[in-house]
Amino acid sequence: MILNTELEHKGNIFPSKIISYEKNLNVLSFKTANGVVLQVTVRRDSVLRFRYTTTGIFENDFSYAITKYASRGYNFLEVTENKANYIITTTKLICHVSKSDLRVSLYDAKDKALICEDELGFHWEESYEFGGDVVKMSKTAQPGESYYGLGDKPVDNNLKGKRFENWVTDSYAYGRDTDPIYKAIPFYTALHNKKAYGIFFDNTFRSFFDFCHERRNITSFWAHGGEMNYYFIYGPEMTEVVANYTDLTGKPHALPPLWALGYHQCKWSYYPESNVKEITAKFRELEIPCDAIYLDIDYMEGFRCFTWSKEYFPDPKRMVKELADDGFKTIVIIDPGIKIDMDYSVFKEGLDKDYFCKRADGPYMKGKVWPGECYFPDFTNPEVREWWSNLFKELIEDIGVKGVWNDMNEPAVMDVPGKTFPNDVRHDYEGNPCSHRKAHNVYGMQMARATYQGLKKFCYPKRPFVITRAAYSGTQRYTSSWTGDNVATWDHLNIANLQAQRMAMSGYSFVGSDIGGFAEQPNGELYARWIQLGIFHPFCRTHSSGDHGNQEPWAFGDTITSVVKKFIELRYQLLPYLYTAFWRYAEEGIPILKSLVLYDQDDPQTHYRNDEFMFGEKILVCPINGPNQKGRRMYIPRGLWYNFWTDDVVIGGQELWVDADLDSMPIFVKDGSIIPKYPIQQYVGEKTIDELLLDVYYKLGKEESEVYEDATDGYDYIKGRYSLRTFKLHGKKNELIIQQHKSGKFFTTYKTFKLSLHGLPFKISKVQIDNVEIQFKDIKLNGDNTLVLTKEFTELHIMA
Ligand code: MIG
Repeated sequence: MILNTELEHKGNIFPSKIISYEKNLNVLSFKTANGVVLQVTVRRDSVLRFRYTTTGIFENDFSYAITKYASRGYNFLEVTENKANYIITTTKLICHVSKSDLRVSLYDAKDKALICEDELGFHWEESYEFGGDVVKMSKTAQPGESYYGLGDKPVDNNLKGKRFENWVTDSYAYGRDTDPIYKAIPFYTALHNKKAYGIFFDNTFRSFFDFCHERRNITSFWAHGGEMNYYFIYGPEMTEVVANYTDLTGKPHALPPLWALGYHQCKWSYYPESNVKEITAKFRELEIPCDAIYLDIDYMEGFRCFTWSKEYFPDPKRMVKELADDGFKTIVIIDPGIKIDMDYSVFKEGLDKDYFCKRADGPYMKGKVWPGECYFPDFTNPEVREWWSNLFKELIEDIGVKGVWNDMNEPAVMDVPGKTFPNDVRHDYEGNPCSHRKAHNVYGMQMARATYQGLKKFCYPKRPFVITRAAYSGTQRYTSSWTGDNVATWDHLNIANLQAQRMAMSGYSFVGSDIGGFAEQPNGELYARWIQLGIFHPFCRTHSSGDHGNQEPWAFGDTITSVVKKFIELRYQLLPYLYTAFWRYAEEGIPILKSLVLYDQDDPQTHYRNDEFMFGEKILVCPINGPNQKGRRMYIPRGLWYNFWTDDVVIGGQELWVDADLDSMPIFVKDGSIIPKYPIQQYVGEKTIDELLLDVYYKLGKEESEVYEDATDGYDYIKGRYSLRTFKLHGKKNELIIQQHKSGKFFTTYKTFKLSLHGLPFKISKVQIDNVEIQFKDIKLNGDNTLVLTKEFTELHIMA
């Protein structure tokens, strides 16, 4: 594609030599003899934006991806020139722009190492049929370079050698290597010579990325329209690149309510009401924790959004209340297709207000989905989003539904080529009218955004919870997401693992898969192993198409039920740990899951690893991903790690066999960690937390851990009503010191910590709290393992 031209007319066109240069604060413009302008915007010392026009005129500068909250500002900026180049220097980067052909090279400002350079650089083909250009960029791959990211691609972590397309697509029963699928996140991170940088190609047209596939040493990206418009983000740490990309495209606007991090149960479909009640009752009877129950499309009247089937759910408000009394939040599905039906108020209103998408020549965009023939709101129009958000009033405020699940928002259309709208459909695009070619990839995002606005409004003062299937970069600001219609096979367990890791390194941490597989049915073993993986995904939900049998924790016999219960219980114990990781993500853009390469990029062993990942900052996880396994080999990253089940210490930097029968899985804790735990609850808030358990893993040396808590819902935390505890652990031969620093105005309900000491290498003979020696009975010292002490301590000394 980069080499061959797509269009028959003029072939590839290239910028010629620079004839003028202009600097306007942090915006630098370079104009060529043939009318191309490159605009370089210095957003931060490590973030440069490159934008090209082939006509000398830029489009209106609008992006759905970039958040207005993105950090801006740099410490240093200087532009100089030599014979061949203009040279832009910040504290982090040096950027050369070639005077003869506009090609760009980027260097590390500190050690002058080459990070990234244009090969052909920017070039284009004129698009005769649609106007504008097919815009293209090619870069030289650096020796040993690896590539990561790109959203939900169901492939191995390292993207090298592959080509991808970004075009949001409903992909029932997709498989390994299916491309494209539901999401378009045109952002990747590249790593070579221990340095990482990212490229975010903010172009919503159908776009492509080629990582040394077409030519061995070349990476390229291009789009079927719009501008060549990309952000270059320098690390050199991969986590910094991801955090900076997340800063640019947005962190979640609010923390999820804590219950949303609990376990969710779903199926297509639970109905009628008695069936829903049977399911929820069974959870409580078996004491398997669960916070949310889902209603799929059959709850509606003829699949009309915002209606309820009178037959199956005669009194939704009462039912939702009864479920809530039992700790279950009700979550309902909402699709974009609005049934053509003059007696249906949502349709009537949408029609009267002219809110539905139209074809180029005027007719409505008519498409068949579940309700039959439908029209579709143009969610790229802010007025339509406002209307849509208000449709949730009854569902949320009156009936008491706590979350909404947006499906089919690619948008999916049945029985048509391409499974979506035709290209000519018109969209408002925030007052920048365009065709579906440009709006397609953001349609689902804008629907999810409108839904989020509605929930935010009508849940207030509680926090909203929304899930979306389709997404473009930036959707993470509004909603969580799931990976769509996977299949109940072992390889899909691997794919779910890869997708969750990949989404996390694409700025989108709040994701999970349909546990057990959506299509077909898992056997008990596969289901149990998938639950083991799923409890380590930020969004944790079992879902299935339901037509191949049941997929509840108890559907596979007692042995499986007890394994599943054990792991869901573990999820609930780890809630404060997960919540802390979520807070870190929402605060700083640090991904909740980290592939090993993000964890330790300097160790080349991590560059091609797929299965192992970090859950939060301290816990290493690796799913068992095949049948009849009694364990597996896995790579343990460098450092010392405690086996979660046995407390055995292993030395990292090597591949090891780890035992893991069906009721276990490989989990390791980094030495020096302090892991907070809550008691097992059947749902969040069932119990008042009257003691925080801290699992302390001894380390010879220092390590920091933190625990974030707040009211678990509501917005008071934004006003400072949160509790952040930082623990500094310092282990010596004969002593373990823990310092605590507390910030925030929230008072946790518990008064004490129960410390559980792991791997302590000495017998305790003395304990001091804030310099005062403490009687063993006052801290309930039990052997050398556990002790109970006030949460108010500043410095704890445990001595031999
Ligand atoms: O065409 O609402 O991915 O989770 O259960 C299928 C029915 C439509 C696809 C979703 C799936 C959901 C199903 N939906």
